[in-house]
Amino acid sequence: MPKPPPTDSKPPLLWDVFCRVIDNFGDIGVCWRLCADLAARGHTLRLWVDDASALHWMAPGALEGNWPGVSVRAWEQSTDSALLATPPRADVWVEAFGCEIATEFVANYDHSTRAEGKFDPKPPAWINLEYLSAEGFVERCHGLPSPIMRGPAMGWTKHFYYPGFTPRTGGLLREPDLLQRQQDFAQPGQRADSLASLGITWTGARLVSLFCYEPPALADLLRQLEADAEPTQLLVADGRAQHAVRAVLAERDASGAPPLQQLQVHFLPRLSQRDFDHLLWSCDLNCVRGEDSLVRALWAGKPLVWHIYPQDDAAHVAKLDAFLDWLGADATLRAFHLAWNRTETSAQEPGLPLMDLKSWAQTVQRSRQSLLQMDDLTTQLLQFVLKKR
Ligand code: TRH
Repeated sequence: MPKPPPTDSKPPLLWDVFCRVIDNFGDIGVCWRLCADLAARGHTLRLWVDDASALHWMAPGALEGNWPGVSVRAWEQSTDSALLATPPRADVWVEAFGCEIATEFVANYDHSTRAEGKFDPKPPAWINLEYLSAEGFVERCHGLPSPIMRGPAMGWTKHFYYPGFTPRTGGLLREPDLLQRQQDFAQPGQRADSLASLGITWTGARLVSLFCYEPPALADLLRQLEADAEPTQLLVADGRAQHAVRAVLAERDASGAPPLQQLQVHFLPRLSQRDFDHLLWSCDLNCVRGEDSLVRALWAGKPLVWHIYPQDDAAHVAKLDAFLDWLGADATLRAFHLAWNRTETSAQEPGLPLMDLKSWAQTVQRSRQSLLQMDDLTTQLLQFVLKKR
């Protein structure tokens, strides 16, 4: 049995969440999801972000202020002392993925408390929200304090908060209504209707979603799907995945290969986070990337393949390994991941092994069950923050 959704008898808090978008959509995706989840639990959020453009499609209405409890603010406003004089001070600051809160913003907290005659203000709970990983250091570092030694917040303490897959970590984002939404989606006709709303007529074929960077093994995957006796409809996410697939198909055409028969390719528009969930729940295999879509694919409980975000120092290799260990990936799933995540193809390296979706489904479902025994990230973060204040 999954843990019941939390009942929040705690006082609602005011949160400042800070996000700088490096590239892609993971940073803003996670920050938005956290804000929306906290707001749905009665809290008030200010999301300070340097590039909010992805919210247009990820969370329609967010930028227009139509999302109760969350207001999206431009990052520059967090450095503007005149503007900062007005808003009330928050109870919690969340600094996502090592982005640093502007000194002006920090200094303003101190000034405004002095102006109010409070010379010993209770500082906000200051959380440094880290990237998701299954590596061993996560359990060791989760919750560690980081005293601030200089600047306007000298003497205060930030705390590292590590999301993770095991009980000694900060958990994963999982909205309280997620399981109910999934159950509702499992009703007859929902899958076909949801696909139809994207302009896709589902033929009853196997459905595969594709959200990836540019894996060199992509041509191999398309070949494998085309060669299979079972027909496939491949649903390709907008952006880099689509460019990569178009390039492979163009090369195939140029080589004079016959038209695809078993494989039908559909190019998707950008979906809201909610519709992206529906896509993952609809498919028989989800190829995801980054971290947030990986978590959503775990909740979807379908076979999944992860294209990890590649790092220059190859730090992603150990990270992928740790994830596969935690997942309990069998030999085919592991070999598939290694081939899918290779950064170059070479004649010496083995190509993609054949997929074994039945066995991969069992693996993902087992892991999903173990995750459902843990409190979700937002519930844990709330408990953590209340202890630190
Ligand atoms: O976009 P990403 O590759 O983000 C990455 C990673 O987070 C990586 O760790 C980080 O360092 C790098 O960015 C800078 O993958 P991710 O994390 O899955 O984020 C995608 C978000 O976009 C996720 O919230 C789901 C959402 N999404 C939609 O809402 N609709 C869509 O149509 C698609 C394709 C994605």
